[in-house]
Amino acid sequence: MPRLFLIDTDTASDDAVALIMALRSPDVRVLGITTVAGNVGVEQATRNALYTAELCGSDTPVYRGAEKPLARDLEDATWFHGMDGLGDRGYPAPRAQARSGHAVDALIEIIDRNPGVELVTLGPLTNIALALQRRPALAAGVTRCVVMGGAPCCVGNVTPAAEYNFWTDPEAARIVLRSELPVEMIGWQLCLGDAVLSEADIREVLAIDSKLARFAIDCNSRARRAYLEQTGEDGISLPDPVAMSIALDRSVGTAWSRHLVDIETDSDLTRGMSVVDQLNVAGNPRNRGAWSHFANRKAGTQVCWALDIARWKAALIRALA
Ligand SMILES: [Ca+2]
Repeated sequence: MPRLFLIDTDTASDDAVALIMALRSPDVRVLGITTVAGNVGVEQATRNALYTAELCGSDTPVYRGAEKPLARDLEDATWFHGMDGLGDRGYPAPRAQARSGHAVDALIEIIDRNPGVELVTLGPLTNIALALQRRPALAAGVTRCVVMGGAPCCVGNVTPAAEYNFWTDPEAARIVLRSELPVEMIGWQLCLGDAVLSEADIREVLAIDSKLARFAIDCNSRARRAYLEQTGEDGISLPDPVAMSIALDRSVGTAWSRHLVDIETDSDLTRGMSVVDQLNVAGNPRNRGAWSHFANRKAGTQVCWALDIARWKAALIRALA
């Protein structure tokens, strides 16, 4: 019996590779893909998800979701991923259409019908927050909620304090992190340095010479240049595939601890910051005054601190072969 996945995505170039990893995994059945505005608008994200599923020969249903964050205008990341989110390579329109019905309805219905499903989120958390607002009990039907988002070491990629997915819709991230969902947080810091595909890794992928391998590299061509501009590191950074490798095999994340995590929504300076109570000071009676609004909350978020680089890259290669 395969494990059941549900994937929420603002499908741009790294999301596409993560979708390939899930759709190609023999251990997993993807029950649905829900799209959300983020790196690109939701129409483009939906088109990209459909196109990627078609490349994999998959007819997994795709549902269009939120067009903008809960309380803010959308600020996309087309400067990073290309205007179409896939490096502006001129990929054709997908043949299939999104299913009728909103992603939020689909999330609720799929979780209700498949208790125990594993939820993987690769974009802003708008759809998930809307589903939780409508049905708080939804969290009980999800065994894992693997979230690509946040910057627990406080080196952000939109501002110094915040990673894109949480920064884009901080109100939604706060709702999800304060919910009963069993969140496993895969922060941006795991996707830098040695986790980035180097020139040698890229050559190894291209040597596979499959349609999917070429697509994975080509659609990230703009992202490679943007990552160099952003960080000074050359290579392809793939946050969503890193998160997916941990969703597929939790032991690829090699250091974990459970903490209270909350998201800043008010400050201009630290909007979207993932505040991790790493020393569990909120649980100390001495700090009750300072942290009174956390007094009755449990430390419920599993934060991943380290990645098995070799196994993450092996999982990627396996998926593209
Ligand atoms: Ca994404």
